[in-house]
Amino acid sequence: MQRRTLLPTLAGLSLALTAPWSHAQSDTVKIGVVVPMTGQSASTGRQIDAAVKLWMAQSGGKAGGKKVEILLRDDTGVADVTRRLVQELIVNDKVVAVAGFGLTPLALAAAPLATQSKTPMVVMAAATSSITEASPYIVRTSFTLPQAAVGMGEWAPKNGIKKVVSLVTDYGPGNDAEKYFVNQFLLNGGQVLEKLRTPLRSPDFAPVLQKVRDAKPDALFVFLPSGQGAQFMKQFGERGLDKAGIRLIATGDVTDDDQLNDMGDVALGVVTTHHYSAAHPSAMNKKFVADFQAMHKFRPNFMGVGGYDGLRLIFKGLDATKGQGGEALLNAMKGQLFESPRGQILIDAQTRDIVQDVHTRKVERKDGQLWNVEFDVQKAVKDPGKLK
Ligand code: VNL
Repeated sequence: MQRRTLLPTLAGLSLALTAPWSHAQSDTVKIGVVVPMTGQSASTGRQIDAAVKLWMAQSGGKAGGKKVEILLRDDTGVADVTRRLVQELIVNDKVVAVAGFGLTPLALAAAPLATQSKTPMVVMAAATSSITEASPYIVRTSFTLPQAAVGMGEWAPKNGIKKVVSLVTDYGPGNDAEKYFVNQFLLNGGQVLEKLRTPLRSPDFAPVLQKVRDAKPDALFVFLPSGQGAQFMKQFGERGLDKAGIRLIATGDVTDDDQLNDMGDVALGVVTTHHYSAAHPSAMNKKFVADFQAMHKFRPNFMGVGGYDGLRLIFKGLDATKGQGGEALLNAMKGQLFESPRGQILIDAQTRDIVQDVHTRKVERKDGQLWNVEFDVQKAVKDPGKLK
């Protein structure tokens, strides 16, 4: 508490002391990247950090004629820590932008600081629809759960799935996934037997999986945040739900490329809808995956791509403003359109949210590895959460 209230005062003081005689414009700009590098969501931080390092190497680390310095900070997945780190980055380090944000509560904790200080904030991971409305300084390069889940509400009833149970993590993105999947599924004549929830922290899937078995749906629809998929899949198999003929359908967060290869046969045939697969067959993605794996020895997932595109977006913005931050940088990022490893993406200038293709994919084994193989696409999907 005390530290938080002291910071702005100290920073104001140091600004007042240094400003008069620091004439020379700095030839370096700093970008703060705040992600969970430890704790339950560490894989998200590891992915984003790896992607940032790849982009820095490929771009030569220069934007708008200036050298870019990345300040990576580990918020451990705790909102109070995110808030403190973002404040320090803005006030003490004078970053031109803050980026990262591995979970919705962490992004929401930082949003007021972006607004107060007029610092652009690039959300590379968190995916609750409403996040972009928490500050006019937020732009997003990840995705939204309504964007990912609606397609499954279309696909499932047309592919022999009439009765489902849904299971989501009990917080923002889970609410969004459940609502948008269920509404679309009902609209297409499906029946929802039960809506189940698991907690964000240390979930135990055994009791809910037993409920699913008893309800005997055609399929179980699931959203879990990145990092929980492997454990869930293991228990799904151990409890014999696949053997009982219950199909698994999900957003691509569950068959996350970070863990997919270790999930084993139980994952085969799982159909998901999502905006990124490491198996996306474009030339750009093939190069991205090869370069990423060469540098880091693991496969990029959708968090890695959100980080890669997010940093690229900031670089393109800085190129346009010649290194200036604030409102100018924010405006330069709005409306950007470019090819990403996932396909074409647009930062909608009105909503500051991402518009992108959403693919329907099936887990298949190819050359001894598991992949989310894309077989259908909805083009240029805007966040349905904002089409009110
Ligand atoms: C969120 C959404 C986090 C989807 C995720 O993984 C995810 C979030 C950490 O908004 O908290 O896959």
